[in-house]
Amino acid sequence: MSAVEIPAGLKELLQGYAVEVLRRKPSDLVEFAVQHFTGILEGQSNDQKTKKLVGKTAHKGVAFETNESNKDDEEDEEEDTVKYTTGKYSRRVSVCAEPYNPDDDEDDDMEPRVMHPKTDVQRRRLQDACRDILLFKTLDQEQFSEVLDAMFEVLVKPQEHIIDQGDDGDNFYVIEKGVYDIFVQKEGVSMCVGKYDNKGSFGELALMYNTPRAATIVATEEGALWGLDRSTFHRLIVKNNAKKRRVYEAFIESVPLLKSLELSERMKIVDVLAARTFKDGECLITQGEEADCFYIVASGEVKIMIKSKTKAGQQDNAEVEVARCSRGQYFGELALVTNKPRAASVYAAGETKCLVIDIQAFERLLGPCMEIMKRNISQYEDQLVALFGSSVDLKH
Ligand code: 1OR
Ligand code: 1OR
Repeated sequence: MSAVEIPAGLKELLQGYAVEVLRRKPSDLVEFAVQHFTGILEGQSNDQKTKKLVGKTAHKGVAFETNESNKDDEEDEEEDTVKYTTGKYSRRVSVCAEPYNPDDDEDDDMEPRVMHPKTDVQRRRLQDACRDILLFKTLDQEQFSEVLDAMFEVLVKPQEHIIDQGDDGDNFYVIEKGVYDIFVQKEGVSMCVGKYDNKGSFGELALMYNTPRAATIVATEEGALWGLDRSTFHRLIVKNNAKKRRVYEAFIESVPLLKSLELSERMKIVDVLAARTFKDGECLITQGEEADCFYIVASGEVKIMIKSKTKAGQQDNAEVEVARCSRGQYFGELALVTNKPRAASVYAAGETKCLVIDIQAFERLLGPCMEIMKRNISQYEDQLVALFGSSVDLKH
C-alpha cells in the first residue's frame, strides 16, 4: 500500500475550521464552512492584489496608495478603493475585487477592473466622444461599457504636451474637444505632421506594440480628453486584435492595393481597422465634406455618385453614377491624398460591409501604396474629362 501524501496546509486549514466551530458553535456546519473558507480565500486574494498593484507601480512609475483605513473592516465591500497618481494626472480610482490567480501573473483577465465614477452628464459626453472611435467598434456591448467605466476625464491647457515622443505609454486618449498638433522628430528636427481637430483618438501604438511613444501630441487650445489606462486597453482592445487578425488576415492578403506591403505592415492595418455594415442606399461619404477615413469593400458593393457642373459651368444638382466598387476595392483615398473635400458621394448598393481606417493610420501605414493610388487618381481625371469635358487635376 503506497503512502497517501497530505497536501501542505491541509491540517492547519481543518484545525482552524474546527477551532472556529468550537468557539462560535454554529447551527449549520456546512454553511459555516462556506463562510469560513470564503473569508480565507478573500483574504488571500486581497493580499495578492495589493502585492500586484505595488509591483506594477514600481514597474511603470505609477504610485499607488491603498486605503488602509478599510483594512480591518469586517464588512469588506465589493470594491477596494485605491488612489493612484501618474506623472501627469492624479485621479481616484475604485478597483473591483476580482478573483486573482497567482499562477497566472501575466493574464490581463485577472487585472482588477478599473472604475472611474461619472455623472450622467459626463457619461453622455463620453459616449458621444467614443461613438466613432474605430478601435472600439469591435467591442461587444459589455466590453464597451467596461471601457466607458474605466475612462477618466482629462482637461488640458493650451501648449500642454499630452504625449511626448520616446516616453513609455501610460494611457490611450479619446478627444472630446480641442485641436491637437502631432509632432514627429526626424533626425533631431521636430516636424508637425498633422493634427486632430475636435475628434479622433491617439496613443494606441505604444500600448499595442509595447514601444516608446511614436509622436508628440500638443494641445493648441483648451480641450478635454478621455483617458483609458494601459491595462484596461490591453485587456479589452489588444486581446480583441488577435481575434481581428484571424478574421481579416486572409481578406487583407487578397486586397490588390495592399500587395506591396510587408505581412507585418498588413497586420498593423488589421489592428487599427474597424468593420462597418451599411444598409442598401445608406450614404458612406458625402461630396464636399471634410474627409477623415479610408474604406475597403469587404462584401457587397458601393456606388460612386458625382454632382457635377454642366458644360456651361452652372451647378447641376443631379447626381450621376460614375463608378462602383466591390469586394477588395478601395475608395475615399482621394480627399486624404489631396487634402481636399470629398470629390464624390458614396452609397451602399445593397447591404455592404466595409473596412474603415482613419486618416492618421492611412498616412502612417499606406505610404508604400501611394504610387498605385496616385496612378488610379489620374484615371479618375481622364474619366472626368471624358464625362464633363473639362480639364481637371484632382491631385492638386
Ligand atoms: P503612440 O502611443 O505612439 C503617440 O503615442 C501617438 O500619436 C501614436 O500612438 C498615434 O496614436 C499618434 N506616426 C506615429 N504616431 C502617430 C502619427 C504618426 N500620427 C498620429 N500618431 N504619423 C503621422 C500620420 C498623420 C506618421 C509620421 C511619420
Ligand atoms: P474621396 O475621398 O474624394 C469619394 O471620396 C471617393 O470616390 C473618392 O475619394 C474616390 O475614392 C472615389 N472621381 C472622383 N472620385 C471617385 C471617382 C471618380 N471614382 C471613384 N471615386 N471618377 C470615376 C472614375 C472611374 C471620375 C468621375 C468622373
